[in-house]
Amino acid sequence: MNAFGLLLFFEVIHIVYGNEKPVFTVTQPTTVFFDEGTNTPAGTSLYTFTATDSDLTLVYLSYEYDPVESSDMFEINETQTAGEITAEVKLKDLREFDYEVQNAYKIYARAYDGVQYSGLSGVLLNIVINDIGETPTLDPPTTSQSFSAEEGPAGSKIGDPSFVVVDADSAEIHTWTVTGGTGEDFVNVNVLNGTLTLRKTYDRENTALTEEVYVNISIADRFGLTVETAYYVTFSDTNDNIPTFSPSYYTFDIMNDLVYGDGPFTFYVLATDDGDTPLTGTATIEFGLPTATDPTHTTTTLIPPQSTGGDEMASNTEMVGVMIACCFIAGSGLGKQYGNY
Ligand SMILES: *[C@@H]1O[C@H](CO)[C@@H](O)[C@H](O)[C@H]1NC(C)=O
Ligand SMILES: *[C@@H]1O[C@H](CO)[C@@H](O)[C@H](O)[C@H]1NC(C)=O
Ligand SMILES: *[C@@H]1O[C@H](CO)[C@@H](O)[C@H](O)[C@H]1NC(C)=O
Ligand SMILES: [Ca+2]
Ligand SMILES: [Ca+2]
Repeated sequence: MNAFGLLLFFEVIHIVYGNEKPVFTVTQPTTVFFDEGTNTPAGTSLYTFTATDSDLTLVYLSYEYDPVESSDMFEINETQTAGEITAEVKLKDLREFDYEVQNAYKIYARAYDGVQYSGLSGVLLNIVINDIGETPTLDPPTTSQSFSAEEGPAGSKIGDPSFVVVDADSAEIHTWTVTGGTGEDFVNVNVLNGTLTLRKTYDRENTALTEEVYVNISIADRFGLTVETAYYVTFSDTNDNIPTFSPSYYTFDIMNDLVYGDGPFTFYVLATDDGDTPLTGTATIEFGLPTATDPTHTTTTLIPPQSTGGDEMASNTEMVGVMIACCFIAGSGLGKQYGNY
């Protein structure tokens, strides 16, 4: 090393060792928490830190961001005086924290006094975003949905919701509950997906049960935020009862003054029918005198379908008259018949 080189060497040593490094006055890193959304409006001051230099030279700051593109989220307002720089980190205008998009940011910083850096760039500031619940909505917006169902046994499926639950929060689980309504004892709503089933047997022959019921539904997210809707269910009657005769067994007295050809005699048996697709029932009608070969003289007469023309609930207390004409055409010991209905 020549004299010039030696001089340069000592000059470098002098600059480096005669100069104090700038330092941050805060413990690194510092963690701050902010709520997402409008709870932390654009322009909010997030943190202010200071770097000093005991040589009272000007201090400059440089920053890096993680994620890199988040530099666009922040604005840093520096105030510089001899030996000190103060930096205020703010959320930029028109920017908003969204937990679901980015839930943490890191700002790395270094201070520089024109000669030396404060050290390797370390995390100066951790900004952690709190998740704030956002209220679920229904798509399409649905204040009520109507279902048509047949009466049926417990467990029968009534239908599925026609809408989907939309929620800005990630990893949401929604809980469906019935909060009231005329159908709350009879209909069950699947707690996880809103599918509607019968909780109890719904039988329209029970006149206490109305044709239409409703249940109010609340759909809650894990923050307890809810959206409300209602299900209306109209239960139709099904033709599930065969006509019944009362009584189901008929006997007729035979009068001994009848002669061949008397008749026809008509009498009525009574059947209840069920709905607008009539079913067929049978009654047993016994007439004539027992003989050795035909000890009962029982005839089973099929009663033809009887239409009551409509809803079982409207007519099931009404009896349907069935007329059966009988005519005695042969034999001895004929007698008059009297219906006992
Ligand atoms: C920057 O900080 C100074 C000092 O606190 C303040 O007067 C000024 O309004 C700030 N500027 C912005 C854009 O925030
Ligand atoms: C069902 O919801 C409607 C609309 O919100 C309300 O008017 C009604 O009182 C609720 N019924 C019950 C039983 O909660
Ligand atoms: C809801 O869950 C029940 C029980 O797992 C299932 O039977 C039903 O099909 C589901 N509904 C929908 C709409 O996925
Ligand atoms: Ca959220
Ligand atoms: Ca939510």
